[in-house]
Amino acid sequence: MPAPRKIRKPDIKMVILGDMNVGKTSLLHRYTERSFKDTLSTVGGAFFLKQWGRYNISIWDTAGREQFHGLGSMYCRGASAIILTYDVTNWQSLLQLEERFLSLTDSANDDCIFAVVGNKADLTDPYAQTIMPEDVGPEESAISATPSSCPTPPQTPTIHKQVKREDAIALYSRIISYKALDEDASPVADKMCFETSAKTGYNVDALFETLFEHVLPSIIQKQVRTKSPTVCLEGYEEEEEKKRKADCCT
Ligand SMILES: Nc1nc2c(ncn2[C@@H]2O[C@H](COP(=O)(O)OP(=O)(O)O)[C@@H](O)[C@H]2O)c(=O)[nH]1
Ligand SMILES: [Mg+2]
Repeated sequence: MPAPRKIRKPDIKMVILGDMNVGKTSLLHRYTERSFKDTLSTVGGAFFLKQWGRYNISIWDTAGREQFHGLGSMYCRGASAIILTYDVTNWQSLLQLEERFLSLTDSANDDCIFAVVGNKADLTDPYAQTIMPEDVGPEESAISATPSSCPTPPQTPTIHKQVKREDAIALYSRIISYKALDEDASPVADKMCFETSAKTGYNVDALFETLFEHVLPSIIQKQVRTKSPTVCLEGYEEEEEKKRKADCCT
């Protein structure tokens, strides 16, 4: 009989939250797949695994359930880092973070850290329009393959920016008070508020790398507490698949 397959359990759980259409799935896709697709379906892909050095990080997406107010507090249980995402062109999406999503984070770890992320910066800020060379996926390189004698000038963004970075920083400070976190011990607002573009890759690596660096102490503490870093997944994947199919049909 073959030995049961053992896969290393994720060392840390991260969660991405925010209103529908702010670009959560696109941000995760950009970071893990290094590409951008205009039409990405969230359904199905609710869980990303990222190897960071010798650590396994799980990043949870909403699987589209935010649309139906269908995210329970279970979703953030055990999370060490939470990314609260809004769309810089949509003021309402920032309000929603406080009104709808912040309370879901009550079940996260006590030492959970937060990032506030304004996505779609390419629509409003010229500096966010440049595609990082290392971020050019096959689709983008095909699109931008123009003859070198006729370079395409960067487009001038035309969409009005509704959320300023200061508004996000103010929200971050309110989160620290709401969570009753020690302001001196928490990462400073300026470091944890990002403007990103999943489309061009602008600031996406910086966001995730900063979060990973901040959760590292928490990973190490957890490893000291739990002796076994492995989990037996035999039978688990089939169960999960069954549950996923059942969820889809309800
Ligand atoms: N211009 C621009 N569009 C984006 C960006 N991120 C996502 N989008 C688009 O916004 C829409 C919603 O993205 P999606 O990732 O599905 O959002 P989610 O519902 O929060 O997961 C899609 O049409 C994306 O192509 C971005 O950084 N810039
Ligand atoms: Mg999505």
